[in-house]
Amino acid sequence: PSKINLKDYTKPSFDVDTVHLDIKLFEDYAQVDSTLEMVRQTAGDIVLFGESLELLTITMNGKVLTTEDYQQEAGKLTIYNVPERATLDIQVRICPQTNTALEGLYMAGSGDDTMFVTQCEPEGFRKITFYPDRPDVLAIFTTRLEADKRYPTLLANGNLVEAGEVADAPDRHYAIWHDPTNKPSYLFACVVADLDVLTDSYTTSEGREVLLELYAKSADIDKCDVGMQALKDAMKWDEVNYGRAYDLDRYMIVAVSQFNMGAMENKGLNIFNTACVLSSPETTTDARSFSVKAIIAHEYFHNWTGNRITCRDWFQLCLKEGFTVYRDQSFSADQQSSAVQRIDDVATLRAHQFSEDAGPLAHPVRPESFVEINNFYTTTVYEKGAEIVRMIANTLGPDDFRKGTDEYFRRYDGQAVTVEDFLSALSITDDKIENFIDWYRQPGTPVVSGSQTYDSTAQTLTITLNQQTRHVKGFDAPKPLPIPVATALFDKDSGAIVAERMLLLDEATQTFVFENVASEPVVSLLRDFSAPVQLNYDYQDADLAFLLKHETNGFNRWQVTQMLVNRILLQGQGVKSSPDVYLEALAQTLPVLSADDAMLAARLLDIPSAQELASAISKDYDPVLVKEQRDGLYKQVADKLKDQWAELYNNLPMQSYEDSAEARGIRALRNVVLDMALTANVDDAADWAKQQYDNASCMTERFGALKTMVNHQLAGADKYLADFYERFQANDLVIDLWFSVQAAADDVTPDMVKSLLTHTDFDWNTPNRVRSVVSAFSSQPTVLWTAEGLEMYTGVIQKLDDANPVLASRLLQVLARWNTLAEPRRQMAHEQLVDLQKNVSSKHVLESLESV
Ligand code: HT7
Ligand code: ZN
Repeated sequence: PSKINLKDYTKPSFDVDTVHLDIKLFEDYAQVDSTLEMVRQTAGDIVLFGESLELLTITMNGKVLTTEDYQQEAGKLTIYNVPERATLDIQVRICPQTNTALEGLYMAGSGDDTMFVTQCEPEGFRKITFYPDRPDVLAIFTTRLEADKRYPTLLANGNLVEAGEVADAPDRHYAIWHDPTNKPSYLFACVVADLDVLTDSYTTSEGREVLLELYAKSADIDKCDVGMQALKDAMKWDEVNYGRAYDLDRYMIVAVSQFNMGAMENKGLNIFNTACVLSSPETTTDARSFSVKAIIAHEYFHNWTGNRITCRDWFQLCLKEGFTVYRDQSFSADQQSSAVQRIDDVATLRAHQFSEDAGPLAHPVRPESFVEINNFYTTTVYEKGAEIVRMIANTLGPDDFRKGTDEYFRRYDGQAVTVEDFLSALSITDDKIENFIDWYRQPGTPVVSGSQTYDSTAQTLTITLNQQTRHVKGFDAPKPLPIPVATALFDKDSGAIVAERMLLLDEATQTFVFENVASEPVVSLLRDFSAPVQLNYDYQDADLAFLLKHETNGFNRWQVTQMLVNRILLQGQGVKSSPDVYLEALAQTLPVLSADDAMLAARLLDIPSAQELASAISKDYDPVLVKEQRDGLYKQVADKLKDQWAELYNNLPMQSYEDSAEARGIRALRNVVLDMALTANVDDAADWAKQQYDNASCMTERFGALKTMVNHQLAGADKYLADFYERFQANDLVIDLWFSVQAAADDVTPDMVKSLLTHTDFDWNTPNRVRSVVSAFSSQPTVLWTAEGLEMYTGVIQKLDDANPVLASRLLQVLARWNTLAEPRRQMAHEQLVDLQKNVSSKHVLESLESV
């Protein structure tokens, strides 16, 4: 498949002023008629993109075009000899009923329970009609939808201008929507369905009264309150923190059960995976419910960062995604403990993005070439992209960052722009910000190493830092990047901070001198994870134990525990530590912390999973060894605190459900303590689990207990699994949990997974269900990286390759680290991937296999 390169970008020859779409849905096909008013910008032909379309007619300025006037090849339709202005009328036929790729217009559901929805980002609009489907072509859309009346809900972007019966067709009706904002085609959306709606309103800071609507199936409408509240919170937050108010009279969200990703920010008509919008205490865990709020906020924030200011081309995807993730992380940090938010964000970054950067699929935050843009919705673009914005925000400080973002919105509103434009607006108070461009260009995670010397006579502390980034094949040799290193010096006697500074490491090696330091301090570096780097510093274990006690915020304390765990399990910086210091420090910290901040206590106990630890291993990775060592340390922690678990558990009694940060913290810690107690073979712990399940007030308690019972293979776990299934049979999202707890179980085998894949409730056409088994299974590396595990996993990819290549390729990313495995697994994985390569044809999957 051919590559598209950033350096080849050229402006479109024609702009589109207005688009009229008329979409008529019938039993087994849809007809799409479009009228495009096009205006020449530069010399050249009109280039329209189109895939899986049956072209019926095309006319230009009233004249029917023939193959003399245009050429159609490989997803493109080129029209020659076009005057300055052209009105194109195009009629196509499409088949949403057989569209299993879930891109473009597709039918979701089955039997009597179906609906039609769209997913156009990044290049789905070209599966609806021929169009200059690229983000730098902005137009005003008017959409007419016509369908059978058994689909009463007809929605599209913007405002409803008309609705009524279709003449001569008593079973059919229509609606016309007009979107007054200029938008690229990837933000187009429509929904044709039978849904209930939860309605609310919000008055913006500019005095606009906005109608808020959340559409879901009638059985799910009682699970929409959390999402609605989150939407109102996000609207307010964006006004307060960025001065951004909503700009239309209506904001709609639709819940869809078949969706490739989490949600989509279509202008005024967000479409959400049900898993990312529905929430109720009985059916949704706290963690999921929290992420529902974050995703609602993320999509809402796109209205300014993505929709009003969009990307010039898909290479600039991080422009909207990195900034929007940074914004949703900041929003979430304001909704709960900011330390816990940062812990979760950094844990995700380390587990997924660092390993992506270390493997064969490493790419810059702004890639320079791709075969299939769908493959670049990655944790590097999203999460590392957000870290770059965070570094810039911290470097500028809140006031100058706000000046910079105000300038960005002022300068580029209504335009399709680049990362350079973004940096140039943010530089209005400090032109050094433009140096951050290299973070967007260079792949690989920098490793920052350092050491210190103390001169007691001069009373100076000198810290020497250096940075190194691996040279990723196919890219220029890495350059030093600007790395902000937040640093504090702690007095060893009092534990107080004696100096605090943001060090900017922007050369390969640099020294930083602190004056007037009365005695040798303990240095805390990279506080709040001030840059997305790996840190190696010449700490003694005792320094880390000291910091665990004295660091002033929860994130930094957690970071210290992570360093200790790394030194125990992974020989961080070549040092192999004994677990004693870590265990002692935890034993001292935990009792106090669990009473003060239960959520943080839960995070401190959370030893990274084997999968997460493995992400730091770049060669000779032995999954069995890593798991043994990780489980060994987990057991040591459990045993060390064995006498405390009963008291801790009893001090966290189950109460009636409450959605407060404190109550969520208690539930999280209780689940961790329960698992620890079972690991330490505490008498009665099995009974606690059963009672917790039976008396649960919410899904966090019930599922926490079930998961623990399954993972510890408790007698009776099967009975509880069966009970869970019976109770929640009618709720797809809960049945997803039921599948996932089995597929991710500690004792899972490929045969068990195969039997889940043939269960009557398994459905290959529902990505949530596929992920609930396949992604859950991939969290067990000791089973995944076996001949049988891989055969099963690659079989799944092969099966999905044609039907849903976006999903297939995303699932395949997990296998990207095959080349870091120790032999003989490496060879075995390689053979399976070579076999897979011979049996797939989508460019999505083939591109992901390029390094094999
Ligand atoms: N901007 C959205 C990306 C998205 C997407 C991409 C590819 C295939 C399907 C998709 N659904 C949504 C989501 C977001 O980042 O907000
Ligand atoms: Zn996004």
